[in-house]
Amino acid sequence: MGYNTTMRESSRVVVIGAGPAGLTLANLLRLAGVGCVVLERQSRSYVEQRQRAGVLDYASRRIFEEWGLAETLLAGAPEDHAIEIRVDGDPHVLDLRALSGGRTGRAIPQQMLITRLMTAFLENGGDLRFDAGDVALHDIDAPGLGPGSGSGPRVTYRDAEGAVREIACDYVAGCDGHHGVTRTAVPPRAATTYTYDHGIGWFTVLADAPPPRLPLFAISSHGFAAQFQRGPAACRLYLECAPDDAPDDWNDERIWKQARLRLGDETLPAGPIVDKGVVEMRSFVIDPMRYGRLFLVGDAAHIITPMGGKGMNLAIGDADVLARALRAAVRDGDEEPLAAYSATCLRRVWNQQEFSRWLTELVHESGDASLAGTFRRQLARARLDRLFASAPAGHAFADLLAGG
Ligand code: RFL
Repeated sequence: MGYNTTMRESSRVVVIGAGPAGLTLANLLRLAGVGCVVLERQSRSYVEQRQRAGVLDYASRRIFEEWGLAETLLAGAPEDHAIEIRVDGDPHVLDLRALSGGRTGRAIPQQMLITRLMTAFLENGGDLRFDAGDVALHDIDAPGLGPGSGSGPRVTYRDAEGAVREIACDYVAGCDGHHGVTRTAVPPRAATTYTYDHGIGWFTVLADAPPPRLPLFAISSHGFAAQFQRGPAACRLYLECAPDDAPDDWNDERIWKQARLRLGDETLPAGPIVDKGVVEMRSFVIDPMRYGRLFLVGDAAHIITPMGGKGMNLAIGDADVLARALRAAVRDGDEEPLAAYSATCLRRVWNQQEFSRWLTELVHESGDASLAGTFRRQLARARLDRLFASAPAGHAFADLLAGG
């Protein structure tokens, strides 16, 4: 096998990227009997260790249940049954199980879910190729008459040994995240993009420190803070900061001092910080999420701030819609669900963008008045009171957290 040799093969679907979107899609396609090859730029160990989200919402849990994957993927993952919103040190617990009528999610670190998805796919004979470089798409707007016809899309890449490979396919799933290559294959004239800068930053820390008993949002005049469990002995902290803050602006002493101040807990135990960074609080949506035979899935099509914990869940939701549509196209020759793919996903995407924005305003503006002024601070406090006192407001909140 020499370098620069082009090896040709074919598959129904080429999935680009092995994050939550790509690995969910690959597993569902396998269960649907639709052949696919997954190409991932990074190594297996890199993908398995990338730490990000931590909550699988109810809608995603239902997807895995419906496809018979929940037992394998979610074994031991605790129920996300309540949340604490602490206002100036005063705790308010929202019972999500009661407010949602039992439609709760599961707490599971993203990398654990990824590892399990990967194992499930590979153990069942899935074709997942790591270290795939220079992935490029060709003829994605070709009509596509089936693998081997020579008239459908093609995906080329360089494998771990440096050989160039080409896969002819019927459909390409762009699951390569916000900085991937697939979205750049969509000509600007063919789609509308929406971007929004939320005007704040979140300094985020992953620490080997005792996690809170419940997911915790803390509102105070010092700024917003949140703390979540990431496994039994680790936690993720988010601290509102200036959008142009750099990670080095926050040393360990400042991190724990601000966390204690904002959480209203002088005894908050510290621990070694394993990762820190500034999260850009930006939103992005492309419409439509399709161009020709290319379907964009998850972060490749939209990003949302971590407020509300919906990024990974939207990726899983898109993958479910696409897997069902591809099954209809391949098994029954019915391309209607594929035609509806983008509109079906975007309805949920905009619903969750609105929720995330609403929650962002609520928890930031009710705290530090320098952000939006004292009038808006009072409005945000009124919204908080409503959330704690009114059952319908609590139900609506729990319903949006449940997803779907
Ligand atoms: P991913 O996870 O970015 O995966 C994309 C995959 O594609 C690969 N790739 C390529 N492969 C081949 N060729 C190329 N040219 C490629 N370019 C990229 C990448 O290596 C990668 O393996 O996208 P996906 O699958 O759409 O999943 C999206 C989620 O990962 C993302 O939305 C969430 O992590 C967002 N997010 C959160 N979501 C939640 O639901 N709840 C949370 O609490 C939450 N917290 C977070 C987050 C994201 C964060 N960061 C770092 C952005 C916290 C953080 C700090």
